[in-house]
Amino acid sequence: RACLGTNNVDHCARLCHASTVAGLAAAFGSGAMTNSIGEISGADAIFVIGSNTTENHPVIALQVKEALKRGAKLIVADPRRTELAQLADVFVQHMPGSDIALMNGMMNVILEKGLYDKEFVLTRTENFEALKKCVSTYTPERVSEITGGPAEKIVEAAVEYAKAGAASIIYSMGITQHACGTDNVLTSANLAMLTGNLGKPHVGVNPLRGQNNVQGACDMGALPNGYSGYQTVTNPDIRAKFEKAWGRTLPGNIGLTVTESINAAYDGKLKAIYIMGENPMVSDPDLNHVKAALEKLEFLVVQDIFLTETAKLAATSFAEEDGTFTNTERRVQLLKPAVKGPGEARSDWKIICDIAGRMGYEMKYDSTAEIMEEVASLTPIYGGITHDRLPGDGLQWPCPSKDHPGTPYLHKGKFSRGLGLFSAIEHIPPVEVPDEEYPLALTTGRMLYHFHTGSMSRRSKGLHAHKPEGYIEIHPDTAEELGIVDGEKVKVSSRRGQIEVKAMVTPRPAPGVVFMPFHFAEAAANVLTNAALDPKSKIPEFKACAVKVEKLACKCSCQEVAGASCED
Ligand SMILES: Nc1nc2c(c(=O)[nH]1)N[C@H]1C(S)=C(S)[C@@H](COP(=O)(O)OP(=O)(O)OC[C@H]3O[C@@H](n4cnc5c(=O)[nH]c(N)nc54)[C@H](O)[C@@H]3O)O[C@H]1N2
Ligand SMILES: Nc1nc2c(c(=O)[nH]1)N[C@H]1C(S)=C(S)[C@@H](COP(=O)(O)OP(=O)(O)OC[C@H]3O[C@@H](n4cnc5c(=O)[nH]c(N)nc54)[C@H](O)[C@@H]3O)O[C@H]1N2
Ligand SMILES: [Mo]
Repeated sequence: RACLGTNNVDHCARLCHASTVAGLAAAFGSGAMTNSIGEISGADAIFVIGSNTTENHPVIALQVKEALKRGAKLIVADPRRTELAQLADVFVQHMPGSDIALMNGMMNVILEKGLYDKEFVLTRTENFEALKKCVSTYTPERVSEITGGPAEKIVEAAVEYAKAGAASIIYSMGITQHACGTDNVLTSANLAMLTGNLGKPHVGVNPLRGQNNVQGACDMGALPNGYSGYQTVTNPDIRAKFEKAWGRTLPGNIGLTVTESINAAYDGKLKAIYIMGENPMVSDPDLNHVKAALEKLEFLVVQDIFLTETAKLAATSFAEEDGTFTNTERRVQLLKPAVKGPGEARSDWKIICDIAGRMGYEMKYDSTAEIMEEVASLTPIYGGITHDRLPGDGLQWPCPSKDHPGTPYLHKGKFSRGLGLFSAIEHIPPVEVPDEEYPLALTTGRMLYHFHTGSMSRRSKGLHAHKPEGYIEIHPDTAEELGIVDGEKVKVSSRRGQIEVKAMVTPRPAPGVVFMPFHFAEAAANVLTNAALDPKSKIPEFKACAVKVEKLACKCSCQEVAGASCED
């Protein structure tokens, strides 16, 4: 159910992938994974940056392992020593939020050593001189100072990536969930273009999307600036096309993103929110602020399959799925309900149609196949997709016509925007960096055994029994400085709130860096995180803020820290 059910309209789009949509569209003209999952195993080098692939995309991680068996080189950049980091030929452990500097450093080395693809740069790209000038100051020594990664590792990473015949970049939330997320994405696009790793098999810039259907949600226009297929609301011709099809005048202004809506609710400018299939009371940054915002609403509807932390602030209804999901490699796949919904549970699409009807706009569809016909008629990249073509392997967009076989990899011979655009991007530190008061860098994410806010996975007895509670990963040196031992409960605080959670003393993070999974509502990482937004994509900075970790005060009246001398 967990993998079939989640609907997640704008949320994952906004909280994970808006930087990708904005960044890759600016560089290439199309904001999606450039190549296909099945091509990864054929790469000669794979650069994994900000993706804990074995825990979060285990099936795709098998492709990486397959490539390694064939002798491919693996380069990993992550603030934590993940499983792939342990398998890597080169592992760069850098500080959260220092990815631009790291990749600029790699490009500096590639240019210095003449390892770039001159032909590709000349014929397929523009703005190369600006890039060259920008990265010229990012010497390995300077980059080492900014990132904390050793200079020789940065050189090795650059050389291994550049000299491979076909090199693939895989990234995920470690790249996108920053106030500089879009710039991180643009920088990874620079790196791939500089080395000619686009427009052919086994290469590319490959953002691993989070939810089963987040690609589909973005494709269907569940973003505040576009209709389906990334057709913008501000373009009058496109608007006229949709107005004709839907028989209504449509607004030409860009709406609010999820994160902006919460702020607007807090300011009293937004009166009602309809939340479908997401649990922002655990998953949004700065939860104390989110709660205050939702409580100010006059009307809140939550459409979920469970009574979640968010739904407790409103009413619930239930749903069942049927239609299509579009996965991370742009593959549109047919979906049939795996189980019959309980009691009076109904499909999300039927609920939406009924609500539209009661609000005065009749939406009469007999089936999801009929909805797909409308999508195809209005959306060029889905133009040739109908349900009857989908059984089996589905189709990868762009698929513009009924006889088109779909597109396994993008940008062959020409980028969607014409020439690939290099951008000169300078290193931007996280909005909040460690200081005397909050000396540790907190980064957050996930683990294999739980899914997001746990509303589904924590209801599974087996998973819950195996991983019943949250934790904070702390390096042994940092733990020793703080007098903290493995398994002890500690207090973690930031400028926004505090929580109590178990310490896991482990060499996974670097000294000075701590990590928390965000799955556990009772020790919610998002009480601590910073709601600072990327100005370009509006993604919040989930991956970097400053915290302090302290021993808990003793529960009795002795005033000592817990475990110090008190016998109680
Ligand atoms: N088991 C499980 N699988 C899931 C999910 C789940 O909840 N549970 N969620 C799904 C969803 S929606 C998503 S979006 C994906 C997310 O998949 P991932 O992006 O792989 O997941 P995260 O754990 O958020 O972060 C990935 C890595 O980024 C690293 N990182 C942190 N800060 C930085 C940084 O500043 N720079 C770099 N380079 N790396 C950094 C972290 O140490 C971590 O190893 O997973 C999907 N798969
Ligand atoms: N600190 C920190 N916070 C993060 C992240 C991070 O890395 N660090 N990652 C962010 C990311 S990438 C994501 S994607 C978000 C995820 O955040 P959310 O999307 O809020 O988390 P989920 O727990 O997946 O919530 C999905 C909800 O949908 C319900 N549901 C399941 N199936 C259906 C259905 O068929 N219909 C309906 N109506 N409801 C259904 C589930 O019961 C669940 O309550 O979290 C973000 N928050
Ligand atoms: Mo996500």
